[in-house]
Amino acid sequence: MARAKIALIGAGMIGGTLAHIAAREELGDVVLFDIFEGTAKGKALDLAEAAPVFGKDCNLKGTSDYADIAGADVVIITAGFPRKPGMDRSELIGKNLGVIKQVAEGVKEHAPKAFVICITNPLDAMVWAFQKFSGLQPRKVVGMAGVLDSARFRHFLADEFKCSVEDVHASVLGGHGDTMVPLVRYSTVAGVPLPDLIKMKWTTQERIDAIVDRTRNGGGEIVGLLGNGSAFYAPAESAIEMATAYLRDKKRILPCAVRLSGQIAGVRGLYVGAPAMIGARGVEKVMNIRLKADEREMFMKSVAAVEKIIADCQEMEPSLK
Ligand code: A3D
Repeated sequence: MARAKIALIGAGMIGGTLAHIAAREELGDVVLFDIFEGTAKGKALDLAEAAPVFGKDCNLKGTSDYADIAGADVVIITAGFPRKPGMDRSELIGKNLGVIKQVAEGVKEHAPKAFVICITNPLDAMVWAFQKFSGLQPRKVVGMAGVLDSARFRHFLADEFKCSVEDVHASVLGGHGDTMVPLVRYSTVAGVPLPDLIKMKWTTQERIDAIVDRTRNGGGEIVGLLGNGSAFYAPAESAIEMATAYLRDKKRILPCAVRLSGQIAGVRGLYVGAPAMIGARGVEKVMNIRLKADEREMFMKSVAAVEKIIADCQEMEPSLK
């Protein structure tokens, strides 16, 4: 059987890391696309020269010609600009909406059957705009944010309980931003929900509240530390987990930005983070979890934040109305 083809649009920090992981995992052949052809070609060649050392077979190509992504099975989009310290993700719309429009045209023409994972920020609005611009089926277009946000939550919880990250499961809903909703009662250590761990005196409500807050601001914490750019290792690992679920038809249930059609709090037509089953058909199911009143209130606040960014996009680009 032919190898899968993975097109990475954007060969910056996340794009380069994605290429590295995809090659090491032998997920498929990799095409790195960037407006800066030299960056794409240089990273592809550097990785191709590393492959004999790590002993994996994978063709790597750098390009700035969309024709080279023809027939890609998976497309992962990181093209655009990251945040600078002190910046909110929504401030990136001006630069990144035009980039997403170009990418959508390229993908629609050359890889319309691909499973597309968008990472470019502001995430929920950019993946929504990509789907609108490209007209690809919504079940084949998702955004990566929830896997990353819940990985941050898991890391902080494992650190709190001094236990293995493998035993911590965490759930995050809503838009990718400071209004995201880490779901405490659905987050567990070895199957035991956090509220029970508080009762067992393994931790306190105050400490969990602080962890939730740190999770919400996890992206900004890294932006502040790096001083120039945003997180890239954890975002790349997270997108690879989603791509693997699709390519290997794993039916993983992962928190992804998906286009809702009423499954959660009756929200329709918007891309927002929700637990979704990813398999060979793309998004195969969205879990229709019932929210308690306070969770619903937080979720709707997050939805309103996404709607506001979408309204700004529509103002800038009337074809999105
Ligand atoms: P960076 O290292 O700057 O890479 C972006 C790449 O996109 C650069 O190489 C650019 O040359 C390229 N590019 C710019 N315009 C175009 C275009 N029109 N066509 C093709 N390529 C283009 O950024 P990064 O890799 O660190 O981050 C990429 C994006 O991911 C940013 O928007 C970040 O804000 C976002 N991001 C999202 C998350 C989420 O969890 C959703 C996390 C971290 C970063």
